[in-house]
Amino acid sequence: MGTTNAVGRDPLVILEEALIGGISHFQLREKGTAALTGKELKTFALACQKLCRRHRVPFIINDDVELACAIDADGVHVGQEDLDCASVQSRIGKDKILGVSVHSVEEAKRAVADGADYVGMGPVYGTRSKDDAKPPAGIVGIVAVKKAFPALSIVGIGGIKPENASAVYQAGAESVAVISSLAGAEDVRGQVNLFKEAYKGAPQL
Ligand code: TZP
Ligand code: MG
Repeated sequence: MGTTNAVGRDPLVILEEALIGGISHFQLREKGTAALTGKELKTFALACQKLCRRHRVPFIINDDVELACAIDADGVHVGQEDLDCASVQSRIGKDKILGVSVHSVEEAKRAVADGADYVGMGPVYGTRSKDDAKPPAGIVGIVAVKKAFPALSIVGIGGIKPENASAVYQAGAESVAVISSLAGAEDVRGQVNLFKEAYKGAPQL
């Protein structure tokens, strides 16, 4: 989540609610024309990091390896179009979390070889949160990557809500990454809980 997803609310309040609700990880993904940059972005990132640390939740930064290194974030997430995963790994060090977006078994294979700790797969369902999102892929890609790399952590993303999360977990995703369904929820804590319920009710195949 970034500042533009907060739709009129304080993004740090949303983050704190989500942390109290029990999210396992947080990724700062600041995108778009209204995105914070430079010093402002760093200040916002530090505020997010402080909250995450208080709740002992890993704080991951999307794309911005320099910022991640500057503030000692817990990890970095990159897409296929971003910096290559192997060089990110060498810049952040092996003790940090490295996440990579993949869309196929082939891309997953490369991510694993480059040292990814988890792969993000999506959009599973339709999303309005990513301007350059590919068409929704459903759960088939997740099933295929899980079959090829049973021990790999897969994070499903894109249009995921408590009502459709079970299918994503069942397909082989260890977890789901969510923007609008949490940032737009009136009761953020309650919404996190609904995701946890969906997880419990969805034994992996
Ligand atoms: N990558 C694929 S879909 C997506 C990203 C970053 C956006 C997910 O946002 P939402 O609001 O949960 O659909
Ligand atoms: Mg990216």
